[in-house]
Amino acid sequence: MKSEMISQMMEVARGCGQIIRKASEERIGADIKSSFRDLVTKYDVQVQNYAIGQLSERFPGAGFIGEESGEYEQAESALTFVIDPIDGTANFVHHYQHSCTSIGCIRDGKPLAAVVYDPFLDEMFRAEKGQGAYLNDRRLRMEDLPLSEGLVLFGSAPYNPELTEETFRNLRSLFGKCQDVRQSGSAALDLCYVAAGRAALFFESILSVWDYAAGALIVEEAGGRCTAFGGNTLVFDRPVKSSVLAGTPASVAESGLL
Ligand code: LIP
Repeated sequence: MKSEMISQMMEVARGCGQIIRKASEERIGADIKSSFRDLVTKYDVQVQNYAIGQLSERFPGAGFIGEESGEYEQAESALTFVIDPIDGTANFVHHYQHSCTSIGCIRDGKPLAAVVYDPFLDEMFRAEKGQGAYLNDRRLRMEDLPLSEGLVLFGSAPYNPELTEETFRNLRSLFGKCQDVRQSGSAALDLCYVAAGRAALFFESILSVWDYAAGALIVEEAGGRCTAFGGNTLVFDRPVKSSVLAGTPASVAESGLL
């Protein structure tokens, strides 16, 4: 049984996905943010404005943290929505159809509800605290696979070249323990793929809160673990950056990143 809150969030995420799908049929120009790899398009801003407009109407007084405009005026509200309008922007720019909208809902500093929508595969991942995780209408229950029985997903921290050495050192070590490695370019979808049992582990040396706020809850509600490297607790209610490690309990334990 879906709550009214998650139903509303799913409707907004699906609307974001329609903008992404339509835009993906056109040539997509991009501007540069922090580096030549850190791209933003007019659609990132358009989707984020749509999401905030819709969520403000449906949840009056809510606060927002969004990738394309830092921290909004944090209304005196119990709810904060953490939004990555297009996670996998580089994929989107290059018509490499693997991007999503990620919306996490935070209350008292902790994830309450989450939706991640991939408009290309029409896959809606969702979770509510204590209510389980779902892919479309299928309940996700993670088998506690060891690394030797699964894939490892990773992000290359492309905006932070100072972390390249660490990333590929960790990758080399994990490659020796798992069936194979994959890089998708969307951390939010990587976290959902772990929750869906498509991979045993995901890691990235640095991500922004909007990349992981929704996926972290989806992993945990599917029976997995999601922390920062070293097992440190993730922060959800401020525009911070953190390493992220997520996977089956067994894979996280043997990852060498705790
Ligand atoms: C991206 C992440 C990806 C990571 C990139 C970037 P964006 O998010 O999903 O995993 O490697 O550094 O953070 O910028 O496309 O929303």
